Amino acid sequence: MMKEAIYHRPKNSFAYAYDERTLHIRLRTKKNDVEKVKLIHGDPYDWAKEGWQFQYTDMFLQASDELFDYWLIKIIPPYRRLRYGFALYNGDEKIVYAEKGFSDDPPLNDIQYYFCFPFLNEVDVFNPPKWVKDTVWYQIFPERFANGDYSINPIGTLEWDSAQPQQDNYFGGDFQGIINHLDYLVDLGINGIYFTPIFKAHSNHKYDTIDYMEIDPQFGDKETFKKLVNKCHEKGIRIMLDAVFNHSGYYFPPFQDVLKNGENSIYKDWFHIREFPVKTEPEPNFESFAFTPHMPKLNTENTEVKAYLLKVATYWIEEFDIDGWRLDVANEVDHQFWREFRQEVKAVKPDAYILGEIWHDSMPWLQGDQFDAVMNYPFTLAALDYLAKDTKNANEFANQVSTVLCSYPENVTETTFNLLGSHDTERVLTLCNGDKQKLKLLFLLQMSFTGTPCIYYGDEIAMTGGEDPECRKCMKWDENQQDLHLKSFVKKLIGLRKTEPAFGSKGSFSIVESSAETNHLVYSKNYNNEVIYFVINPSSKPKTITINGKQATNLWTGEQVGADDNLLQIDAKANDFLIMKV
Ligand code: ARE
Repeated sequence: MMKEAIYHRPKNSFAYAYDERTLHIRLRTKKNDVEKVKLIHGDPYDWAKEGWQFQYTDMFLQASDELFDYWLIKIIPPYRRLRYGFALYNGDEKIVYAEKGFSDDPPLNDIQYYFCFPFLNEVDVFNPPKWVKDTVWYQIFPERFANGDYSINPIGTLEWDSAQPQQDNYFGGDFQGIINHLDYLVDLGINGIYFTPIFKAHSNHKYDTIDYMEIDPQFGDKETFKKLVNKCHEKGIRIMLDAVFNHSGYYFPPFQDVLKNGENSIYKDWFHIREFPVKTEPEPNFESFAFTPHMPKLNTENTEVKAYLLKVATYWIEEFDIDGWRLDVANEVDHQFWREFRQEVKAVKPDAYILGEIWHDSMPWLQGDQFDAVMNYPFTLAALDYLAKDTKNANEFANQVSTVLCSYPENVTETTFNLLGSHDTERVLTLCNGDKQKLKLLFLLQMSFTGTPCIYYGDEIAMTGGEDPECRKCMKWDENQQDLHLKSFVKKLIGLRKTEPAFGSKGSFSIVESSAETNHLVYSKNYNNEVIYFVINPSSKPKTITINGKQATNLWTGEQVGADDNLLQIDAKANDFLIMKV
């Protein structure tokens, strides 16, 4: 066995409290290098007792990626604490591995040899809001969803959907337009809306905030927003807003004051000014988002800035009862700010959802003291590579999602935010080169994957669009421009997610098989004693799959299949899928 590949550390995705009694412990080994792993474990204080014996409990192979196998055990220590190590077996070979390294046999009286999970304190359990697991989100870019009140159109507003979207044109989307179309969302099965920024700002995307405490007048006023939130809540729809706390807009009054008064400004420490006078040309001489001078980075370590932003965070919850915050450019704001942000937000709404926009490994923000989840772009990019762009085969996809899933604690992945696209990316149908069968397979994967799915407005009716700003076209409300067949397909998937617990976030995900040659993928979702097998066959050839079971129901067609020998043969057509409940 390859010792160099054997890894564990009693932290993060390798050792964590799943709930107030259960520990999950993972071990990583070289792929196909180890046949069996047992956890050697016991109570840290029993250890010294005369005649004390270790316990050995089998771990199971949870997943494999390109290089590694990931072993997992879910264990309930009698006294919420554990000393442990690993016994690894391959043929006649056996080695023991723990904190002090490798040995032939577990030392009986050297407690320091073993890893330690000191005590499972309930307050340390990662505990995202329970309702998120049952939420299907819909992302709305308010300027482009629906124009319901022409009286508040910004100057130069164009006729709806009459031109290509630009960085600086307007079509008059507003809150009243959204209110007018809530039943469209209810009919689709949506029960969560993520709004991109709605506060007073300079641009049409509103990520360059002028006033965090005011609604942008082109969307309406606070009264209309309150009406929107109340109607959504009446219809069982939760609301998540976009917090742009990494930076303000150029016209944010404190920044304007710094431009005017330089070093004498009382706000000079609200930003990261490198030298005075402040300049924006040829490049800003202050920190900003990317290199954009109109987005000066806020100094979130400054107590006044922190107080101001934390007031913003609680104000929109206390006054309008919003249900969550999506945190823009979350990875560039300091961790201490987010820890205090979480304290303040959870104090006013304990089950508020705190979602960070981070496109890369996010474990530092998911320790339970900052975010409840992140936008799962690693899933997005892997799914698009496999089923939209054909740049990754089924095996490579299976490896990628296994790496992602095993990089986090299970109670983190259960509420991760799974998207196929957003206002920052090309639309998924465009990435599929207009192939709607590819899009359907992607929607199936998204809706059945571990986590909470989010539909970017218009993807459900086959809207297309390239990179920002092209991906922000006006929503198509003319049914002749909507693919109603695709919409009913998505609606049916959402329905299954609501009626079949294993289909949604309660089901535990496992890769069953994947093939580079035939490019098919089989995964299962288990919940209690129910198993649903998903077969995705993007290839041009049909594929026969064998699954264990005496009988199964095709949840899509209602067909029943049976087998006396407990081996069900099921046929997946070319470019098609199966959803088989055993
Ligand atoms: C737009 C154009 C730019 C153009 C700029 C000129 O997209 O190409 O240069 O205008 O003004 C907002 C607007 C954008 C605007 C941007 C800058 O919505 O339309 O850009 O402001 O003015 C990274 C960050 C991530 C960020 C994306 C855009 O990590 O946080 O870049 N996303 C958020 C919001 C955006 C918003 C901003 C931030 C700024 O969701 O909508 O943009 O508030 C890789 C990297 C990621 C990178 C990603 C996308 O995957 O790993 O880190 O995200 O690519 O570039």
